[in-house]
This record gives sequence, C-alpha cells and structure tokens, in this order.
Amino acid sequence: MRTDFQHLLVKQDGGALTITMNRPEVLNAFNDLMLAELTEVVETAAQDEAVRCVVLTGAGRAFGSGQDLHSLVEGRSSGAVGSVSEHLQKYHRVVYAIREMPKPVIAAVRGVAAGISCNIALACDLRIVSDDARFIEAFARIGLVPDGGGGYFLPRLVGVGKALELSMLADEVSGPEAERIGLVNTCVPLEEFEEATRALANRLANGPTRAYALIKKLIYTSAESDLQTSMRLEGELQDMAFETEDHQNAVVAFLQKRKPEYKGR
Ligand code: LHQ
Repeated sequence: MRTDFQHLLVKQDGGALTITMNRPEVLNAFNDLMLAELTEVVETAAQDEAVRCVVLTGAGRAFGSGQDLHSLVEGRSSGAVGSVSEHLQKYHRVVYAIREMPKPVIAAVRGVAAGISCNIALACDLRIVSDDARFIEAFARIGLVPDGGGGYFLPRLVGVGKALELSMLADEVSGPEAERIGLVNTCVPLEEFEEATRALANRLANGPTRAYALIKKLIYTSAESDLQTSMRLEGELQDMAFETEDHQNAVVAFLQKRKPEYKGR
C-alpha cells in the first residue's frame, strides 16, 4: 500500500492501519484531493489481508470540518462542481467502502467533527472520542440537509427524535453527551485518548477478523430485515464462521483453558 499521500498520513502498526486526515490548517476539511486519497486508501485497506483493523482520525485539534467551503465555492464558480449530488457520489464511495470493509473501522475523534466529516465518523463501525470532541451536524447552519449518509446513520444511532433535533438545531454535541445518547461508543479524557485508541485498535486487529466481517453484515442488514430474514442470514453467516480457523482454534483453546490467538483466518 502506498503511503506518500499529500493530505493523509498512513501508518501501519501490526494489523492496525491508522489513516490521519492531514489538513490541520482548515481543521481537516475535505478538498477533492483529500477525498480521492481517502477513497484510495480505504479501498486498498479492504483488500489487504495484513490490515485487520482501520482507524480513521484527524491531525491537530480536529477530526474534520466537513466539505472545504473555499474549494466548494471555487468549484461552483469555475463550473468544476456540477450538481451537488454528483459531487456527493464521491463521498458516497468512501461511505460504502467503510461499511463494506470486511474488518472493523474505528473513528477516533478529538475536537470538532462537523458536516460530512461528522457523518463519515458515523459511517464507521465504532467511535472512540476524547472529552473535547464536538459533533456538529452543521448542514442546517448553511441551509443544507445532512449528507454523506447522515440521514441514514443518525436515526439508527440515536432515534428519530434526536436525529431531527441534531439536524435541525445543528448544535454542538460534546464527547460526554455523544456517549450518553449513543452517538459514540466511548468518551475518554483527552490525555488518555491516543493510548485508548491504540489499545482498542490492537484488540480488534488481534481478534477474529472473519467473524467481525460477518458480524458487520448481520448487524447492518438487520435494520432492513424482519426477524425471520435476519435469523436466516444468521444461519448462513454462522456456517461461514464455523469453518474459520479462528473459531476452531478458539474452541480448542477454551477447552485447554488457555487464551485463543486469532490469526484472522
Ligand atoms: C474551514 C472549514 C471548512 C474551509 C473550518 N472549509 N475552511 C456540502 C455541500 C456539498 C458537497 C459536499 O458536502 C457538503 C457537506 C458539508 O460538509 S457542509 C458543512 C461544511 N462545514 C461547515 O459548515 C463547518 C464550517 N466550519 C465551522 O463552522 C467552524 O470552523 C467549526 C465549528 C468547524 C470550528 O470552529 P472553530 O473551532 O472556532 O475553528 P475556526 O472556525 O476558527 O476554524 C479554524 C480554521 O479552519 C479557520 O481558518 P483561519 O484561516 O481563519 O484560521 C476556518 O476558516 C477553517 N475552516 N472549517 N469547512
């Protein structure tokens, strides 16, 4: 995997790949190049068996401030940005790649996550945040609707009423409040954030990777399924999980009263 990106820092530590969006002077706002680079690295990580967990984070004091509004205005006046929905398809490609990634994706959020950066964090499987985190569905502030899948993820994470409130009022949600309402999984003090993120990523990178991929499929499909359909899928997925080396070795390890070592196979 290449790592010489202009607006991303990409670092692998064991099975955990950390992707850091790196435009701190604009709080990691997305321009076209950063979006294209993110798409490339996420799609490549999906295929790479050496990567067993992905962490998405931001450089400096923020996770991300959404679409770069300077480049949006320039793109509009030069005609480079045609319809917004066409432009959005480039973001959708990243959102799909995260959701379809056959391994866990963690958003590690410190500081602000606004606009489409906020919704890309919501597309990830797990969110760990620092207590200085600020989630802002900023769209209504500039007369827009939540995009990047926000209209889908928000009500599923926090319920319809809260999703409407966050979208319409576009007020900040702090890290502790985000944890309380279920928008994120864990909020930790800023000074513990890096270590807690590393520990979570390592834990997942050393887990039963194939089972994690099947778990993603089961849980994400359930929102569109009835119980019968979900339990039919559960059977198909369990057939696959049952055949994995990780499952078989973990059962032997349990019976021998030792810790399992998962290989991701
Ligand atoms: C920025 C940005 C930014 C450029 C901070 N752009 N420079 C819509 C349409 C079409 C297609 C795709 O998707 C979308 C979806 C969207 O994402 S729409 C939403 C776009 N984002 C926003 O509306 C948020 C705009 N930013 C803000 O409201 C504030 O900057 C927040 C609340 C994020 C952070 O506030 P502060 O902590 O007070 O920081 P700041 O405002 O001082 O920002 C620091 C610098 O970053 C500053 O530059 P400067 O040169 O003055 O130091 C900002 O201009 C720049 N910046 N966001 N999105």
